[in-house]
Amino acid sequence: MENLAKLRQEIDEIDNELVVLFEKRMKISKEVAAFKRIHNMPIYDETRENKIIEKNISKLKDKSLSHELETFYRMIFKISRDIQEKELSKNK
Ligand code: PRE
Repeated sequence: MENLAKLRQEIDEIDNELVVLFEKRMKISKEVAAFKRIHNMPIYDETRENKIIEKNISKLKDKSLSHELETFYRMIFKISRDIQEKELSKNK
């Protein structure tokens, strides 16, 4: 049990970093939305998303996590696109 508490503490510490990075990434995503509106560009960029996934999978030390990292990114992109939609509809 002591070991579980220690492992959970490690997860909590990683989550602290993740929240900061998540907020940072979504803030920039909103800025991208503003740019896209000015330049009349669509929110969804499939090529860019696939490139990000490919690039980051290549950085994995443990390649058995490739599929899961892709799933993680697909979720991040969905959230990011939803935030961009929300941002654009807010400032019409
Ligand atoms: C982002 C979001 C939506 C696009 O489909 C591609 C990438 C992302 O969250 O990384 C950012 C973005 O809008 C872009 O790079 O064009």
